[in-house]
Amino acid sequence: MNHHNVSSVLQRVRDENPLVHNITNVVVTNFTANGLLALGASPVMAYAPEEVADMVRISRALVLNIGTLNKDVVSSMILAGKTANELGIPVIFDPVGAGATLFRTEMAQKIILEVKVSVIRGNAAEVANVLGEKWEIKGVDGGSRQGSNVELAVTAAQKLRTTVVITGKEDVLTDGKTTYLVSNGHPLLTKVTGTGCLLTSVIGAFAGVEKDLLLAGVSALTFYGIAAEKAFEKAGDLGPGSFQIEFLNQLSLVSSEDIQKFASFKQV
Ligand code: ATP
Ligand code: TZP
Ligand code: MG
Ligand code: MG
Repeated sequence: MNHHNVSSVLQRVRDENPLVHNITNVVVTNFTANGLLALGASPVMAYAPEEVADMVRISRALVLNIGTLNKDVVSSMILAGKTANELGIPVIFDPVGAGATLFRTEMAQKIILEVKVSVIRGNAAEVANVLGEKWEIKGVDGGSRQGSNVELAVTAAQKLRTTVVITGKEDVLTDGKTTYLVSNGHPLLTKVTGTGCLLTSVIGAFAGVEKDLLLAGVSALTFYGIAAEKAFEKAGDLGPGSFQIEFLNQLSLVSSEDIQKFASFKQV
């Protein structure tokens, strides 16, 4: 993997404009749709059991996010996920708040048992709780912790047989054998709700055009982090509100050349 092929995936997203089907939470729905549009992908949100299978069939990726889950939505997620599996469409899973309540943990585990998930993206606490380790989590916020999340991500990828992304100050991406660290990003991202959820959907857009999930993931993570760095330069002084709007702008402005110049990732 090099800066050239990492940067080329962004152009393919913009050229191919993949439809990303999101079954997501009520907090981040509008932000996610606008972020995917800014990037150059097409968002759709659809939840009804009567239509999710049909929507998956015309999509390039399916994103499942349990941020404001209930039993009916989980049933729709499993129906949509099974359809995606039959068609070979990548499923990206965000276990928002796993560990905060027993219901959330159990539903997250049920989803990954019944659906073959291509990528799990969460903070460290969420991923640990999905694995059955009981890590403290404050609602949906994982907080920060000393040390690297590499070991946790590798264990999760091997046990769950999927690609795992753990985000934080540094992002870890692994398929259990090969592991990358991405250090682009900005702490202000943690002051805007939904930036983790939108990232999960952005990974969906990249996975929709690139089958190599490590390449798709590193591309998405560097792109997203660089957009945050540029947004901070332009509007960070003004506070999280202006940063959020400028971040949306930067999702449409960051170019393949920017990724070649500013991407910060390494294999570990
Ligand atoms: P949490 O609710 O625990 O913040 P999340 O689901 O919102 O989790 P994050 O881990 O905040 O997800 O990741 C969202 C984006 O923010 C990622 O691109 C990540 O790299 C970035 N990010 C998170 N913390 C930092 C930080 N301290 N410095 C730089 N970038 C960060
Ligand atoms: N509550 C339920 S879902 C949600 C909140 C605050 C949004 C979480 O978004 P993110 O991307 O994990 O910060
Ligand atoms: Mg967050
Ligand atoms: Mg989150």
